[in-house]
Amino acid sequence: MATNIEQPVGKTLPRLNAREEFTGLFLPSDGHDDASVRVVAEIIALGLERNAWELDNLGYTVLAPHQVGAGDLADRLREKLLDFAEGDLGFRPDLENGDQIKAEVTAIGRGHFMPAVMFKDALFEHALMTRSVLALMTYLLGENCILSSNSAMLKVRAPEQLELHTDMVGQPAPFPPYAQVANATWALTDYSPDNGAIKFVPGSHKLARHPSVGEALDDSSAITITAPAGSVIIWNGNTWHGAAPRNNPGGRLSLIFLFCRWYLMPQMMHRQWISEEALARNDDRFTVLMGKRSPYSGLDSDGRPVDFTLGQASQFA
Ligand SMILES: O=C(O)CCC(=O)C(=O)O
Repeated sequence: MATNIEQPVGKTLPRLNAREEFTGLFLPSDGHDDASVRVVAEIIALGLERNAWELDNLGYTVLAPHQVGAGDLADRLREKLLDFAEGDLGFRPDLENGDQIKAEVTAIGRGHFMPAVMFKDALFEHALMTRSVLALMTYLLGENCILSSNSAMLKVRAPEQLELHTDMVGQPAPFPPYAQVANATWALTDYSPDNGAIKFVPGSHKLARHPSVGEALDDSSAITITAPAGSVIIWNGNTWHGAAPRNNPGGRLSLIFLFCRWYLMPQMMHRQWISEEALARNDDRFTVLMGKRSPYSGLDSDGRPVDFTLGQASQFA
């Protein structure tokens, strides 16, 4: 039954009994839904329990090429990106020995950065839709997550290391205990400390904050990744990471997919840029990843009804 309460300004407003007047949508979530069952079942079906455990406990994991299960896709991605680099630079970079690439400064080290490569060739859609990678990304960001950006980086020899940071750009601490953004980077050349590999501070995602300036420069507790070409490195955006300087000649080539939860603004407006042909040749999950099925996509929506539970959803929804 509604009662009245005194307001400071002297007016009275009806006070609603939430449990009587609302359906329960805005009551605290118990964090259980069908999505959590589906997401965990997919991890088990693919034998990725150890990787999921690492994401929970370390904040990152590396899918070995046999776990990625994409055949020769990494080789084809590497050649395609070399084609693009050749178009940009006027020569084909030598990834083994070459030192001819100008070391431009980029946000993630020095080298040649290639944004939005997915719009230039359908091959990158295959990489995006790789089942094992999506299974872990879904574990981190839920079934309705979207692609935030797609790009490639050819990192070259340079003395600087990339200082530790999170990928929670613009988001103040404390971060939620679950991931808001996450990264899946395809290593298309071998990763090792001298090749300028990425490094992580294990467990740092649990701190739920950015590193301070001093912490960003102190990598004494960071682990540098060693992984063969064809691996995919996946991390929770809360995890502190940076990269070793590349000491070797040649280049470290990577394909970078950044994802975010559906309610965040992606770094690239895939939903406006993706072609009808790309949507038609891929399945429904691709449409969701492009941001065409969020309740906020408005005029950019593909017109299909959006099925979202507004409350009570788990972090896997
Ligand atoms: O690829 C790397 O070495 C670092 C990438 C990175 O820091 C990022 O994508 O946020």
